[in-house]
Amino acid sequence: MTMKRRNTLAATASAIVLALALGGPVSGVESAMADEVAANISRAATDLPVPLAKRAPQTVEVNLETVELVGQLDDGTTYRYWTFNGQVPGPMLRVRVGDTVKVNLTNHPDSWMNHNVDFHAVTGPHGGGHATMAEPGETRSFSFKALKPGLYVYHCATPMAAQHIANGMYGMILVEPEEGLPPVDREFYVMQGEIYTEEAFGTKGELMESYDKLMNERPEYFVFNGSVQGLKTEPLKAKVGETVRIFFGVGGPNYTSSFHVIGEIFDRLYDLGSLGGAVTTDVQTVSVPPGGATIAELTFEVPGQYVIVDHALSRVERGLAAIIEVEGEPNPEVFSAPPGV
Ligand SMILES: [Cu+2]
Repeated sequence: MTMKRRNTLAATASAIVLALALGGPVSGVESAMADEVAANISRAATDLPVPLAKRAPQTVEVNLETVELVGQLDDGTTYRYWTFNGQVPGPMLRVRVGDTVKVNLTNHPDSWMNHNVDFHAVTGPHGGGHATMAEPGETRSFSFKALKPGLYVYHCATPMAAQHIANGMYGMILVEPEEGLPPVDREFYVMQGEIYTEEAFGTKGELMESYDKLMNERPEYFVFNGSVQGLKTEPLKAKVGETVRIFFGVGGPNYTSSFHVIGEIFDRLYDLGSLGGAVTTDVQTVSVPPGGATIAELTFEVPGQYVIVDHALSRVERGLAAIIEVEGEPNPEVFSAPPGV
């Protein structure tokens, strides 16, 4: 049991006692108390490594720690996440084609579960999943050579893998081609996932995972970077005229995303995260499967607020939206509307 978990339970217990003493509603007090101790588990969209300098292939060491902790799912709502390095998604990793990657996976001693990591960038058995199966407190390692450039998902593959992924255990690794990617003004890291809770969407307090809903593929929540509010309260920021690159992936475990930015068009797409072939231009919406990715580039011509969605738009009502704020001079030739609109 982690310290945060103990704190939450203690806080919840005292909140209930307080609520009973005051004759007030338990849930409101409980959720307020839960917020105080729950971690912000949403990884910022700006939290990713910078492009690699041009260099020869080398050996790169990667340290991942699996951490279970209570985090904020929404305002007044918390959930016991399973994570890589304490946030969702796990850290974005960046290597060059030809690099040898040594992966060290440590399962935090306070974990309740075994965990491992399966990299889709690996050529070899289980993507490293069996080699890294770690009990609480254990560290397991393996090495692989990054043979193919592209953007790849990694995830925990410990049975039941769907449960470990739904609880937050996914991230991405970019294998840059020899020449790197063309320079852009800003890069962002966004991943989509589903959360299956016993309680209905919008319930306050600490929610419990639902095995039945997971098996029936009926999530209560759809989230970007792990939580409902994460990329709304910490929006992505850009300026008019800048070119932005979004590394977008789907942890899932089950739902394909119809990735779309309201009010914009993807100028260039490295569809399916492939860096070995043609670039697709001028696309409105792109399908990204669970365990898959895309790299989208877009230039903003007009200032304002843009919203990243999955165009299966019912999911917006279950938490799935991220904001891009674009600053700059108006551009009435491209877009004009009456004042105040
Ligand atoms: Cu796991």
